[in-house]
Amino acid sequence: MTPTASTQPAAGRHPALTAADPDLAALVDAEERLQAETLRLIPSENYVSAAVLEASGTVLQNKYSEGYPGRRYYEGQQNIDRVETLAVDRAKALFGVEHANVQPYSGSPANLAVYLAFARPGDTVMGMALPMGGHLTHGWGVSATGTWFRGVQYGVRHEDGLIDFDQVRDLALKERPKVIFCGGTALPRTIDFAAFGEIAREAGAVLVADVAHIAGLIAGGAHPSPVPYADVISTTTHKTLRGPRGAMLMSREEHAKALDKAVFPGLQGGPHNQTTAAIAVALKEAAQPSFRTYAHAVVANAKALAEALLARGFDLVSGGTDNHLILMDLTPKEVPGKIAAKALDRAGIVVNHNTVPYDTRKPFDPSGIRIGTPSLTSRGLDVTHMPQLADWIARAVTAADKADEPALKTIRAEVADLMSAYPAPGLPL
Ligand code: DSN
Repeated sequence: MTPTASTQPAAGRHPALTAADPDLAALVDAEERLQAETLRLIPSENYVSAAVLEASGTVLQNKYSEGYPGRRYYEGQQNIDRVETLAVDRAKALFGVEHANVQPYSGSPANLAVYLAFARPGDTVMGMALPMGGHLTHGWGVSATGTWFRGVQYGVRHEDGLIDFDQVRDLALKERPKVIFCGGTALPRTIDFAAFGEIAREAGAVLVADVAHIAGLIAGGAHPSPVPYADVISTTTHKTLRGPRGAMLMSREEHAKALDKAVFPGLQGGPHNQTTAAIAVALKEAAQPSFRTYAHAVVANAKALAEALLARGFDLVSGGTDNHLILMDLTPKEVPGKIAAKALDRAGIVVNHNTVPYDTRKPFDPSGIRIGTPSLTSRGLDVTHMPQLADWIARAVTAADKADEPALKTIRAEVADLMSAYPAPGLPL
């Protein structure tokens, strides 16, 4: 097959890969082009910097280093120990915590390590239900955390889409969970860590703040920090924090040993040192004044986009957003979330279909779509662009309803035109 313009490997960018495996190189090249040309609105995604990208592709990945700095099961750790210590020290300084573990492979293993540290199989654990905006690992039935533990779940109120803290408190005092998770994957509003902290204390539970979605906003001062209230903070490193795909657990010193033991040897083997290095770089970037500007711009863009969508007649869960994320309920438009998401994808606007609270449709074919502003803000789009984005979304949802492919194609060209003026970090196309 002759490669087309969009599959032609860029030999200059990946010379070794192109020589060794042109098929794979062509796919990487195509993905670079896709990420450059489209409007990426999945709220858990971002663009890492060229420095983070470089760090994650280094020879550090050749090294085994089970254990922790100064206490390894393999020799030759002169550099690896320093890499991990840098990452740990930067995490502690950025978030103002006493302890940080940067080894979890990703968010789900990080959360599993928390259960391993503080609960035993069969214990009761509590978190927000997945269809309400929680996460699989917060005790949802199909996850190991809802199978090996007895998961009890809270939600949001039907009428306003907000957490009912009286309900959370009643449930916690009735069920006495060992662990309470707060945070989630589809929560457009500020998380009241103080309220959760009070409930957890009253119930005698360990409070875990899963801040994966908002870690960058917290680091940049655009969302309150859970540090004074949570026993453990769990986060991925690749969402608003703009690092590589990985995770961290943070806590006060009193929980350090239990968490470290749970991550290794409890759950994982050797840490992915190339990822640890890239986390260190991302944490350094997140400590710069420009990152504070970025975090606040993410929120300003999301609020402006929410306003523009409301003005075009869309129904947003909780009526808007305080953070980087907007959950759109398309029920009134009579367009299923999946049909809308696929049409938007064809229009060059990448989102994911998502359940909305009290959804009457199935999780794989739900009523909503979830959108967010971390990626577009990384490319430099600002509040003045948000009415245009809302227009494209409205036109694409209408086109989805009518199966109007030419309209989607027109939007795709308009999107690509705008994005060509805003180069993506890490993608010198
Ligand atoms: N899969 C992530 C998200 O998209 O929110 C959560 O783990």
